[in-house]
This record gives sequence, C-alpha cells and structure tokens, in this order.
Amino acid sequence: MAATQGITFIGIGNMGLAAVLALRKANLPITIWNRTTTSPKVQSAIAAGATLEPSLSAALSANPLIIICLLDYPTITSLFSPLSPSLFTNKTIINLTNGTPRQSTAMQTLLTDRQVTSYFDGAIMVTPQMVGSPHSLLVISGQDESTFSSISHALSPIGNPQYLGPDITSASRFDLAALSAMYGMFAGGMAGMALLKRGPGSPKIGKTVKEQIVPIISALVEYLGLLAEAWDGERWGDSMGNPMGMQLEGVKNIVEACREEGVDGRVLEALRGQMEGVVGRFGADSGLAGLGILLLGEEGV
Ligand code: FVH
Repeated sequence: MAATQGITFIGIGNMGLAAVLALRKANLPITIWNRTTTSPKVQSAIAAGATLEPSLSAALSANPLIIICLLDYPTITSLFSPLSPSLFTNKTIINLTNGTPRQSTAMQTLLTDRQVTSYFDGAIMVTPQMVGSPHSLLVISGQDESTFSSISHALSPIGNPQYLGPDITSASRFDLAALSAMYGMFAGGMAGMALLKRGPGSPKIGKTVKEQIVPIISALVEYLGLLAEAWDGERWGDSMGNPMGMQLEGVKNIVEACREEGVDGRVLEALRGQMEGVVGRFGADSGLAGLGILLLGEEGV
C-alpha cells in the first residue's frame, strides 16, 4: 500500500483526534467520520486538514485503509451491521478499539463475512497526550507479518506498531493484561492513599506519594516479570524469598487498618482471600506465584 494513499479514520473521540492529528502531521490524507459531526474534536481534525465525511458509507468508500477507534465493539457492530457488505470488499481494516479476545474474534468473523481484504485487531497502549511521542506503542494482531508490514507505515505516526502475530485475540489479551496490571496498581494504591489521608489533619499526600511511594513501587514492578517466569516454570510453590505466610500478615494488616480507619478496603480483602487459598494449598512457605493455580485452575493452564 503506497505511503501517500488516504486513510479513513472512524471515531474522533479523545484518542481518535490525537491519532488523526499525528497522521496529519505526517501529511497523510485523512477522511474522518464521527457520530457527532459538530463536536469540537471533529472541528480540530478538520482544522488540521482532515476531510469530514458525514456519511459512514461514503467514509468507508473513500479509502482502502480504514482505522477504527470507537468507544467499544458493540458500537462498531451496530454501525457496520446495517451496511451493505459491498462497502467492505477491497478494504483493510485496523481496529484500535478496546475490547475482549472474544469480541475481536467476533469482529473478525463479521468482517470476513463481508469479505474485507484484511482485518487487524489492535490497541493503543498510551494516553492521547502521548500519541506520536517516542513512548507511544500500538499492538496489532491478525493476518500475517508481511501484510502487517505493508500497512504499518499508516500507524507509525501514531506510535510504534508492534505485531503480535496472526492470532486475532493477541492484541486484545495484551491490552487487557497491561490494563489489568495498571488498574490493580491504582486500586491498591488509592486504598493506601486513603490510609495516608486518614493521618492527623488529613495531610497533603502528593509529595509523599510522588517522591517516596512511586519510586518504591516502580522498583517493585519488576517482580511481576519474575512471577510470570515462575508461572512459566510451574514453580507454584516457590516463595521467591518472600513467604506467603509473611505476606498474608501484611495484607491482613492493610485490611484491618482500612476497617479501623473507615476506608473501603474491599480491593485488598479479595486479595487476602486468594492468599489464604494459596497458604491452604501450598503452605505458608509458598509465595505469590501460587495465585496462578487459583486464577487458572488446578493445572495452571
Ligand atoms: N483515552 C485514553 O486514554 C485511552 C487510551 C488507551 C486506548 N483507549 C481506547 O480508545 C478507544 C477510544 O477512546 P477515546 O478516548 O477516544 O474515547 P472517547 O473520547 O469517549 O470517544 C469515543 C468515540 O466513540 C464514539 N461513540 C461512542 N458511542 C457511539 C455510538 N453509539 N455510535 C457511534 N459512535 C459512538 C464517540 O462519538 P461521539 O460521542 O463524538 O459522537 C467518539 O468518537 C476506546 O476503546 C478506549 O478504551 C483510550
């Protein structure tokens, strides 16, 4: 696909706008479609040189390459299902909308039935502010590596596109895995922030969190990679130097402190229950790796 060929971008929300601005900065001809044509984001995209096409059918017809970034998969299904299948022939579609592995498979089926040339499922792994920066990462799956190589230039202005392989579900799994790690950190982190706030005089906590807690947590994030390797090696009972019995007492204390201080500590209560399950299964000398058996089932797969 020639680098100067046009792209149709469907969905001008926060992320869609950031992506379109990056594509326009790279001088790519862009046609946009958005449900709300009067939104300020649509106007910003037009000001950057994008062409607004209010008809979805006409927007799809405008270019051979379509990028989608909408709220969710049901939105895409409701928009595409009533359209004539002929609109999808000879099209390559890259879907950057967040969704589940099952939704990505269903979308592949829907679009393959409409005889798209290629369907790639993907995700943007950064915030809109980071789009186009060296830290911006996109993950893409589906089709094959050589077809991906022929379209990756259209994604490069948005971020570094990383191909995860032909299994259509790979990008969604990666996206949700990273988001799960992030939201787990936020959930526990904010329970901890609430405990700090309960200190005398409801102290300001920004400096403590930014300058002391964030560096500690940043260093500890690497432990997640060690846990993943323990799972790969099926070392479910490995304490990795941090026995579960000891860790469980710490988590119990967080839950108890939340109760004492009037903080909703349910997010940690769920973890305490799982850790007790690991102690019951592998003993107090085991470790966090044992949670894999609880999460995946007795075989750990
Ligand atoms: N923003 C972020 O930080 C994250 C970063 C990681 C990736 N996500 C995912 O990107 C997808 C789009 O997210 P977004 O930030 O652009 O979301 P919004 O600003 O809320 O824009 C949503 C767009 O979807 C359109 N839309 C919503 N419902 C419908 C509908 N029923 N029919 C047609 N279009 C619909 C909406 O249109 P409008 O409200 O302007 O008319 C926007 O174009 C998402 O999967 C994130 O998880 C972003």
